[in-house]
Amino acid sequence: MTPLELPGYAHVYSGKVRDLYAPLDAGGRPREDQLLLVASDRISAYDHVLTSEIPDKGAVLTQMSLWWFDRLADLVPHHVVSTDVPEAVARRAVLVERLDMAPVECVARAYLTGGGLNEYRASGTVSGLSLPGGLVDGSRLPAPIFTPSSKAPAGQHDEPISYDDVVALVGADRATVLSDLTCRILARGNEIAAERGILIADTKVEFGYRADGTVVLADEVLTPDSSRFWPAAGWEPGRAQPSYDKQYVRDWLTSDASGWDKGSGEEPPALPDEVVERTRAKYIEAYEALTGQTF
Ligand code: Q0Z
Repeated sequence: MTPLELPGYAHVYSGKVRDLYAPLDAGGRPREDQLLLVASDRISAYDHVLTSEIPDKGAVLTQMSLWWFDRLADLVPHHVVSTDVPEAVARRAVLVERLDMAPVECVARAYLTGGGLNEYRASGTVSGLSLPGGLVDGSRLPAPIFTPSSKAPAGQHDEPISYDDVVALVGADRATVLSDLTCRILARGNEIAAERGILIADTKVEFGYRADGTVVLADEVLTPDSSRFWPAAGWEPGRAQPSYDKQYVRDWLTSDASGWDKGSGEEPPALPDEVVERTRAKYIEAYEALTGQTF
């Protein structure tokens, strides 16, 4: 993956599906106070970045994040400075305040699945918190819970950490704020999304600090890439829930038609056009259902 050349910006870093640039000042030096966050059309599945892109995915997710930032602004300030970005990344990039990032992935869960479900089955707890008995895959939790993870180096997986680990990393006062904000963001997200046919099972958010210590919501928020979106209509606790956005991709990759074995270590094949188009339609459907606006 070769990152885009953007005149006036220096490439800083690329994640699986997003790229980070620093704007250059009048002297051609990278500014230290801002970053350009670019969402690509890349898509990942089963721990691989696929060779096929989903047209407009980056723009849909960026516009969805911006929409949520507005709806969360009474809870926490956000990092967006401007959406005036180079034409080459129009609608899929934002200029943001550069913050001192909290060294922790802030995860909250409203429904039980994935790693949280595994811990619950083993111990009746999630992130060390005791939960009621009788919960199954997809059960709604009484209220969102904070289940932080470590920020793993590139290419590695985030690992669950305890609340005490968060306290050791950021201090007790900041840990309380991160936990409360993360749970309130997910609760607000679900209040809004449920009316529009979408459940948000869990989400990962990132916070940073201004020089004066103010906590700021950063990165992307409540998108299908940072959260598990489920169609509310098909929600049925007791089985794995279909993914709102990636189900066509997963179903095709694990079908005989793909000829791919996810345990093989091989790179997955390119997606058929029909899978690309259906997946693109799901991202746009999620944006339009949530916001009530045409993409
Ligand atoms: C976000 C990331 C990537 C996009 C650093 N406001 C901020 N201040 C300082 N750092 C960040 C932010 Cl958002 C920051 N990331 C994650 C990686 C593309 C976002 F390649 N890393």
